[in-house]
Amino acid sequence: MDTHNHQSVYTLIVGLGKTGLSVVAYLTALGEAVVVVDSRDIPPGLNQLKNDYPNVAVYTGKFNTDLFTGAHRIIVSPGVPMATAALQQAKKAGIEICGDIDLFAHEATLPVIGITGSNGKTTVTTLLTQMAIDAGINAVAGGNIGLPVLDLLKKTDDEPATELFVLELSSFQLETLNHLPMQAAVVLNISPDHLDRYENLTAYAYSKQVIYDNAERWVVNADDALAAPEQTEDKNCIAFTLKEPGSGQFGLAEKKGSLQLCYADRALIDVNDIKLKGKHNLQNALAALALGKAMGWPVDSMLSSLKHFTGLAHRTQWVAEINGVNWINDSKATNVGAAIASIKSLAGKQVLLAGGEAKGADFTELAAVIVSHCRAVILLGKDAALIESAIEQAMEAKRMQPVIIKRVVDMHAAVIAASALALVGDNVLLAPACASFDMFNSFEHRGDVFIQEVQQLQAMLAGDETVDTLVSEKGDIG
Ligand code: UMA
Ligand code: ADP
Repeated sequence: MDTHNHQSVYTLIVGLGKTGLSVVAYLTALGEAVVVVDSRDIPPGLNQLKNDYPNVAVYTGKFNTDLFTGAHRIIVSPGVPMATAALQQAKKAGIEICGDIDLFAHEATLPVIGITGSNGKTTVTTLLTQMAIDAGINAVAGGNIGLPVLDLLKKTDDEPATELFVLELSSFQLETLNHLPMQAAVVLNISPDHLDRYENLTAYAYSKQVIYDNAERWVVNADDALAAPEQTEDKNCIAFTLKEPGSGQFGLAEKKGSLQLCYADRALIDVNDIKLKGKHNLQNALAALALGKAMGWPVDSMLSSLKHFTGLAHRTQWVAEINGVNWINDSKATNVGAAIASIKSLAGKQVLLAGGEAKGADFTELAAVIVSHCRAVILLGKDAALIESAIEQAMEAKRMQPVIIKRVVDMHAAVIAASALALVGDNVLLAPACASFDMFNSFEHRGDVFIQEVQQLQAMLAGDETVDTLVSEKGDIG
């Protein structure tokens, strides 16, 4: 590989996904020399880079450390671990390393709200952005939600001027962040995730808590010791809780015979008037209200936004009812905490579809919930065996009625198997507790394939075909 063709002073962009491309666009527009590296032979953004930036040098395949130590600074994509040997060499050599959020921080002069946590980030980011818009503030959402932050800075003259950035930030993005002043910030909750990248849960939780470092107002989960910062005295804090709220807190309380979202002892809205379902979504609603309150937005306007918010695709998304069984897509339940919240949020028994890339997860807690809530579990993907053995151990320990476990090869077989096992009144729930990358391009792709299979099943059953016919025609159940 010839590494001597590019200019001697260059910024190295590590990773050629959405983030890498947004950094190339941003820095080349400023006239900076950039070099791009990606350890995959054919990374997702390669064609676009070659078409749009034919003069930018790009090196794919195994990282060449010389390119890292020869850079004047390095912008690293969130998916690339800081523990990567070439990055560590560069760090040792004293080269500045940061992420796209830092570049954004240098440029953005408008107010920023930061949202992190293990689960609920996208829901809260979307709901809060809607609350801002409904309150007359031109807010835009970006970050881990799927739109790189630097792309938020692009505006044509005929678009209305942005007034507020609402950023969903992952632990990976916060890890490389040096300084981003925020008007308000929240760590929604902490439950195990990405333990293939962090030494332990505390290290993971700490990587998220740095969001508070430069925030004027802290929105704090009073129920979650790992999410809440240790020192909150002298801080401008608003807390939320799923319990009865204290003074200055948002929470839940029985009032007038029904459960209400409250601010201190004031009832705000009946939970039955909210379209988002499940306790986890009440937590998200309370967190959004607390953030809006921290920003000084009118409460009535926020409650109206909340009332009209129907939730997002791939998150406990109802797909169909077939012969008395509800089919639900929660493909975004990519970790144990999310899958547990999802299973618990549904009434009745579940037939659970789970499995994929485990990211170092421990499935003991999930298995205990499965044993008490699920009729059957259909497992697919790379780490199916880990979930299966955790369920077997939980069944032995609890001596409960056995949960039926089936291993399948693909989503088609999973849907057929679930259809054969679900009884009237059950839910078939896709909540994989794992990432999707072993079998699908993304969690959206996995959810879309599930929906297609369910719709196909529905059409075939309506056409009077039996599940047995489907199985023999289209593949095994495994
Ligand atoms: N790469 C390497 N070497 C590595 C690892 C990755 O070269 O060791 C390359 C890959 O080959 C690929 C590129 O890096 O070409 C991808 O970079 P990336 O993984 O950072 O992905 P992006 O497309 O830039 O998307 C990232 C976030 N992805 C991750 O954090 C994994 C997106 O969050 C985010 O929406 C986007 O930036 C815009 O900010 C996704 C995500 O899965 C949704 N986030 C995790 C989560 O929510 O749990 C944290
Ligand atoms: P994130 O962006 O953090 O992944 P999402 O809002 O996309 O969060 O929700 C992803 C999944 O996480 C949901 O489908 C649901 O299963 C679960 N979930 C959402 N909010 C919460 C919460 N507050 N606590 C626990 N699980 C949650």
